[in-house]
Amino acid sequence: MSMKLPMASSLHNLPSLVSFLGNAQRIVFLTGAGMSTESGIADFRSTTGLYAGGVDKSVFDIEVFDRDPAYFYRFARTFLDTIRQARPNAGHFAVAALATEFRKDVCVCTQNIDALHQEAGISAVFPLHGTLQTFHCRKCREPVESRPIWSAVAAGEIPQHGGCGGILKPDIVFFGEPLPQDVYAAAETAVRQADLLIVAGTSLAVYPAAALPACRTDACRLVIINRDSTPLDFQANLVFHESIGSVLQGAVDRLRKT
Ligand code: CNA
Repeated sequence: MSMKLPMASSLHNLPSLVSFLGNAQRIVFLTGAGMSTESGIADFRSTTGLYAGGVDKSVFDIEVFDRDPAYFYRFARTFLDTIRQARPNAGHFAVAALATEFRKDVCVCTQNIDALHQEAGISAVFPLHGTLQTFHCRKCREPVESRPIWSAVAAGEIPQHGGCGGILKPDIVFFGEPLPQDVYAAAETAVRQADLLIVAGTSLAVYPAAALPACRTDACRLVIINRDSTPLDFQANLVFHESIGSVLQGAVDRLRKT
């Protein structure tokens, strides 16, 4: 007979995280899809992610979109609706509490397109991969507000511009498109000025977002909260291979008691 060893937990590191949070003034978060899985939105690369579920990477490829927008909109019909209905989770609220309750200078550089950080109450958000709030026409380039477009997408239509009839695309960054340069530059500046950088819920596989931690100074502490290991784990002061919600809420609860 054999006994299974219990999984090693990194939660014993919580007191160190609480101390880092208490001492830091400028805290920058770099977040990815794992930040929102606890809100019911699948990520890309984990075992329960979209890729493992059979979604092909090319669904977010700009050349494929321009050739065959129906391919994206068939997928988007449920994915965009899931995002639209999702609400912030304990992790998003813990990040917001650091700014609103503990008066830390917090900013969030996020690869997510779900706007859940903003909904949780953080205003300093750099959406590195764009937004679902607006669409633009691929033909005449005119920006279009997204609200009226949702129902067309949900009904299985390919949204078109009322004026020129061009195909409308959400202003999220597809593979093959550049990041919004002003947003990325502001994120780089924020990371350079941080005294604590917390990387949460990203496999750090997508560039240039994955290069942001390299902008931190030697004085900046690095904390990684991600279920799977990341290429930067070996550089971090603290690593949690745990749920973001439990780590961040646990840390903020303890901070309240100090
Ligand atoms: P990814 O490559 O799918 O990595 C996500 C990581 O998060 C994985 O390594 C998981 O182990 C980890 N993870 C998942 N859930 C949790 C959890 N609850 N607690 C701790 N760790 C967890 O996603 P990246 O963000 O690194 O890749 C960048 C892509 C994903 C960006 O272009 C995003 O636009 C895109 N994306 C965004 C959303 C969203 O807006 N919510 C959803 C799906 C994909």
